[in-house]
Amino acid sequence: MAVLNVTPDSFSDGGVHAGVDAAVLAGRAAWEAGAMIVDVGGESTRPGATPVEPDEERTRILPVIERLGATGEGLISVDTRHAEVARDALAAGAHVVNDVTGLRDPAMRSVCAEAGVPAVVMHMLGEPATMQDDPHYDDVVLDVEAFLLNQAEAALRDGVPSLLLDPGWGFGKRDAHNLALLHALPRLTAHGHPVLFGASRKGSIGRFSGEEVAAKRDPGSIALHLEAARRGAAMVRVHDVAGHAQAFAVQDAVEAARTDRASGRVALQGLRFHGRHGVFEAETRDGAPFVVDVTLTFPFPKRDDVERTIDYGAVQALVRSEVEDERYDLIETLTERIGVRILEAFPRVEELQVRVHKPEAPLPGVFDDVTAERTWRR
Ligand code: HH2
Repeated sequence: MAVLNVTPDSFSDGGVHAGVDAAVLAGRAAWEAGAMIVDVGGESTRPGATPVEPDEERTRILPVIERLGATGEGLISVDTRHAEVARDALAAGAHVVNDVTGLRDPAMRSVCAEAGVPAVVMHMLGEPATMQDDPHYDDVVLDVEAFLLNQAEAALRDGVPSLLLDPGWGFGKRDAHNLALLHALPRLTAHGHPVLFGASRKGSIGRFSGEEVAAKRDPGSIALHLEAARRGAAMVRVHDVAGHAQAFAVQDAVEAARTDRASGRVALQGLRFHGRHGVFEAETRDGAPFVVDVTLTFPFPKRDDVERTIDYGAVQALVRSEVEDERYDLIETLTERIGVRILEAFPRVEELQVRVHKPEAPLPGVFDDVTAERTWRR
């Protein structure tokens, strides 16, 4: 989600897109650079911001939304807390409502429900003018989660078709609160609604890094957003679309490679055969039961296709031929031979464990089992 503020006073891009032409160009460039949604806002909600009247907000954003919508090049969300502004923005071509007040106003829920559009439910403690004065929570994660779920329930009940939840980085939160919510994203994502996360260029990045100029905080924003995505955020709200697109492409490549190598284990346990291994003549003559356990570690196939994996039937056949067709004095040798043959036959095996049981070994006295075991890694 690309930030497109058509405001004179936004904390990082205020005044940058003055004029409809400049804003439309910036929105189209954001789609081109990889944004799925361009989020058009006409009121700054930075800490201490002065509220903007709905009429003024409309004057700022509607021409931009109309022109962007007419291109048909991508999705548009409207970043507003005023139901009447949201309604007009949707009529002008917006597809999603992004409400930093979390759809607290029932009229906002009705507007989204009537238009049949998804909405972003964001958490904010208090009002922008004073929210950073002294924010307090009993438990920030539980409090924010409860608010978001409560609002989501109200919105769904009122007919809003679908929602994104946003913990609201920097909206009435200290740095420790923001970070606790970042760490808690796996919990917030578990409720079935995609989570949006927006830390782009915000003040805490300045405090973490010492960078005082908001427009120079894109590297820190990318770092936080990669962490958010790793914890399950479905979407991030950013100023620097191209930079984020590059970072996410690299993260995708890294993840894809990890999946390639992600190995699993298949175990064959208690394979029973009749063998003639042992140093005594009676053992060779009469034979005895041998039980074999094999554990194979290898990269699991990406497709449901036996040709692309290790066929455990073939492993069993190989073990059977070593136990029944060969004869060794020692179960250590038998164990070793089974392992070597599996490694030769199945190059995909990364790690192998073979255990041979000889439960009727010729021992006096009472015992459960005699085993030999070996592990190979390559
Ligand atoms: N942050 C801002 C505005 N809208 N919406 C959502 N869902 N999540 C956010 O984190 C969020 C938001 C504040 O950032 P910005 O738009 O860059 O600045 P300003 O409010 O000064 O225009």
